[in-house]
Amino acid sequence: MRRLTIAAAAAVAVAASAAVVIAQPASAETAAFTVVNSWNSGYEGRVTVTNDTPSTITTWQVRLTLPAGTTVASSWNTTHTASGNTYTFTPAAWNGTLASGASASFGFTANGSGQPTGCEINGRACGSFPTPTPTVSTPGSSVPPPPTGTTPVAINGQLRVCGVNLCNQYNRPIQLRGMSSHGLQWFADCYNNASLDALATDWQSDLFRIAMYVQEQGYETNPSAFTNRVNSLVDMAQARGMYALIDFHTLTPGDPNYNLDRAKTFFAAVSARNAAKNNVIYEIANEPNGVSWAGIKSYAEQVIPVIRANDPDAVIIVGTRGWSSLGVSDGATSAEIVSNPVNATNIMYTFHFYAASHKDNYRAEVERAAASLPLFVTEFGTVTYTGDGGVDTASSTTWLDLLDRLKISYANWTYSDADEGSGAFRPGTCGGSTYAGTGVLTDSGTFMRSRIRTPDNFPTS
Ligand code: IDC
Repeated sequence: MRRLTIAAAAAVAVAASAAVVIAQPASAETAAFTVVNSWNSGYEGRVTVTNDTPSTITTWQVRLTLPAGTTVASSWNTTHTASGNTYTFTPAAWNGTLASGASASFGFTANGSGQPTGCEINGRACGSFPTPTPTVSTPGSSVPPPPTGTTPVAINGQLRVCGVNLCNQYNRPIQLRGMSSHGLQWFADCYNNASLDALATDWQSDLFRIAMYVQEQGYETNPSAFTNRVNSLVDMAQARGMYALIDFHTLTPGDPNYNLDRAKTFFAAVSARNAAKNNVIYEIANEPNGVSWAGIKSYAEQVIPVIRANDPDAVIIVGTRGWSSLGVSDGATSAEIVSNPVNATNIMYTFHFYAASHKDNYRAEVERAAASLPLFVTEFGTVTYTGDGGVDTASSTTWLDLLDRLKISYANWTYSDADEGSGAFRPGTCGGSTYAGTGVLTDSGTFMRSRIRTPDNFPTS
């Protein structure tokens, strides 16, 4: 990570025509530019604007010039316009007004590796803007070629977190919609070629979550067998162009640190085995409960480096307090995460809900949190939090409309024939060979299949 500082209006400004030296303000606005994350074809930049004047300002404007071959692909907490290689960033609705001493940040993703060569804030040259490291730009090489396949993975490629979104290989925000398995230890016969074919082609699912319980007759009873099973399901998802979410399904006990050594062993193995794939996402703790955010953060900061050592560019998702409710089910809020985030890049935070149990106050928190945290709904149900009961169609629809609007990815509990309201298939389906169509589905399965089948329209440039 490189940090460059721009002291706007710190230098002497010269009027071009008469070489008159204009008196400088004693103080001014400043902007600091940081590369937060970078990859082969681009980087994520962040600019922090600080009001160093003695009075409140009500708006600001930052202008960055990028070298030829580098372009801004997307931005957040700001609106941008382009004129040639120069990009003008203006505030979003909420971050234009800055009291004296206050700061606001915005971010962008760039295609290409060239860092800004010029900067202005509020119309004044950023006098001390540093000379950037020269970059060699090969025309056309910084942007991936158009996809050659039509599956979600063929189109979107390696994912990364950009700002609060999940972005595809073109650095454009996307939403993945898919299904979660039930416990692999209980529903082994539900995950086979026919059922995954149906998920990929009939359901048009982008994503398959592999729920590997750790306790409850899961991983701890036979680590190598469960690790092999997860790996083979990753391969089956890959063969069908779906993303695979590897879920370390901790539930009871709720403190993930109880399973820290198991997590390190498991994630070392699956990340080494799957490092070269571009369809794997890691979910390191399903639903922490009865544990503080500090405890979860400490766990995450020990497990993430194990994955990164093998698979540096994969997206990793961190569970949150109160059964991954962002703390709400524990009487807390996402503010504890915002003020004390996990010290890692390219990560997201988990939110779970059960539509018949969790309603407006949870939705309000998700909307609030989504402005500053990258969120992924790795599990939700259309029913109550017990996993059973009838589908709450109204609440489920409101939830999914919200997630669609915010481009938050999701996986539904469960792609199984469990005899409970959340199971998508009628009991007994997994004993047969037919998974496609609606004839085998429950109310929840019918509802979810129609939401997931809605075309994705992933951006490809
Ligand atoms: C439930 C299953 C149920 C099983 C129970 C205990 O649906 O068949 O008996 O777990 O293992 C979660 C958990 C998820 C739960 C689900 C529904 O992540 O494991 O599955 N749920 O209760 N969080 C909230 C709800």
